[in-house]
Amino acid sequence: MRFDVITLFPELFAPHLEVGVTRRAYAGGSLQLKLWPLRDFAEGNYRRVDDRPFGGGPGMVMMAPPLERALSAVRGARAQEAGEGEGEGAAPRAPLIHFSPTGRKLDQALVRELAAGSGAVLLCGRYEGIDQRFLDRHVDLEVSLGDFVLSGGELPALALLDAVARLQPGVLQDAASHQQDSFEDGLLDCPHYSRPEQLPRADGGVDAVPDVLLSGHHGRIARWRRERSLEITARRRADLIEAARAAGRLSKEDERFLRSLKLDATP
Ligand code: 9WO
Repeated sequence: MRFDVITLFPELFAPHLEVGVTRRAYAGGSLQLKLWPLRDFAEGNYRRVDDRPFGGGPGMVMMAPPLERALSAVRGARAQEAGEGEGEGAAPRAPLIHFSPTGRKLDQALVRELAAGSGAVLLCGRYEGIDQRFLDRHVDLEVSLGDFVLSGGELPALALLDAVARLQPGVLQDAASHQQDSFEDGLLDCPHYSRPEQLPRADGGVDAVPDVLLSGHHGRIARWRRERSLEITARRRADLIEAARAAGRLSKEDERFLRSLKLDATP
């Protein structure tokens, strides 16, 4: 799967390509990332990509013409690559994704949708934003990380790439690892513990690992983890319990456990 990123700051993507599990997705070839530095598509001695907003006001706006040229180059390169892959007819055009707080909130369902597709073109805005005419013409999907403002779309693009990269086959240490994750089953994650078994505290006491995790009883451990997931989700994200229930993802045993919890009205 291939992602193309149109950005003024391609160097921000280097760590994602060079470090940790995401590097494996690219090294293994399941994921391809092509960066398109917007400055390369600017014209004139000053290589301008931004200009003052019509109507006045502070800041600068990303101009449409360099973006049009960059997107044409991306579309051309993607078409060429698809043609080299022979047969199979016309693949659906990769969606152009723009990152904005006004977009659809990124969640694991959207990540899975994108991981199952043939990639996307990611458009990273800077300054006060992008000329609306370019957005109206080309953007297929706006994606938001939440209700806050950043200085550019690069970090949201990296978040999306990171989430998609770790779903590529062979990227995680073992395949079961993301099956257990928070959100893969629509619940928050259970707590995790490692050595030492006894962690000394400043007050002279110790914090111990829950006994059940040392018991070697896999059935009881799985049940304990399930209950911790259900409990933290019920306390922090009652909406996710409701969604899991509606999707038929809660067993009778889960429901019995949830009824046993003393849930506070205010968290
Ligand atoms: C900024 C903004 C603020 C309030 C309401 C809507 C908004 N849209 C944008 C916007 O598209 N800004 C562009 C991208 C240009 C300036 C930097 N950009 C940006 C994206 N800032 N913050 C984001 C963002 C994207 C996804 N999730 C959270 C924040």
